[in-house]
Amino acid sequence: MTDLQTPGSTISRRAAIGTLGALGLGAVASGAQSGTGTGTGNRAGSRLTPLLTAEELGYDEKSGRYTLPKLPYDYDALEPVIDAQTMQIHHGKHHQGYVNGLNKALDKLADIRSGSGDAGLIKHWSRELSFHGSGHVNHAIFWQTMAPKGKGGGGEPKGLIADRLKQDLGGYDGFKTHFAAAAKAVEGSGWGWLVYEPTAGRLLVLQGEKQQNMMMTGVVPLLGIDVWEHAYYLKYQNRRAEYVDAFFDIINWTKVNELLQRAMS
Ligand code: MN3
Repeated sequence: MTDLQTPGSTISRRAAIGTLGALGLGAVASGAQSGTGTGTGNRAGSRLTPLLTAEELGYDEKSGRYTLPKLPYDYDALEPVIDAQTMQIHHGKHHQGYVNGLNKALDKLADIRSGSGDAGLIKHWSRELSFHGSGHVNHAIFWQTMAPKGKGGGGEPKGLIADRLKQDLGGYDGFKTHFAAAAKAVEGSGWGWLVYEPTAGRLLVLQGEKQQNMMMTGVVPLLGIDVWEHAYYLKYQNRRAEYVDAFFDIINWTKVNELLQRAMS
């Protein structure tokens, strides 16, 4: 691992990942966790620092398939902000569905390449890959960047992320105002995102629609809040704003800081 906090390293290796970065799939394409020294095969010398490690993304290098990553805490750990039943359904059913959809789309596109699939469905399976692939990566980030309130979750960010929030978004308060407004105003199902734009070396707040729309190509997602109704409706019903305001109590800033360091390395 290179020095993660080298000043001026805004034009990073990650910038070269280009469009794949928006999906986080560049990290996947580059292989498993960088710096482990366990790389095998002909990709070993070409690894970039991934956004998420293979374990965090449930990527099985042997089979080339994705699996549902385990949560880093129990289903009830985020209460009272997010209730256990919501977590269970969200992780076990919804996220599992994205994993299944991603693997299926990859299989179907491979069939088309080999001549056994229906090439007329290329648009359909490409859409499926984008939607489910993004859904999978988004949720993997989501689980990792939350923590139980008062036990790693909430409070003000520290370190590099705090410096960058101050520099680019008016500090924690400025970020909070912008991020909450963006998340509350997402039209339909989507996400509020804090991302890193590697060429300018700057943090941005974006709104996402569905799993993949309205992202900016090449940015690295650092923190997202899922504002699909499945993420909050059991507890908050139509009161999305209440859920968004409560979310700040469970942000795992240590993890967000780690993702920013990876993005800048
Ligand atoms: Mn969701």
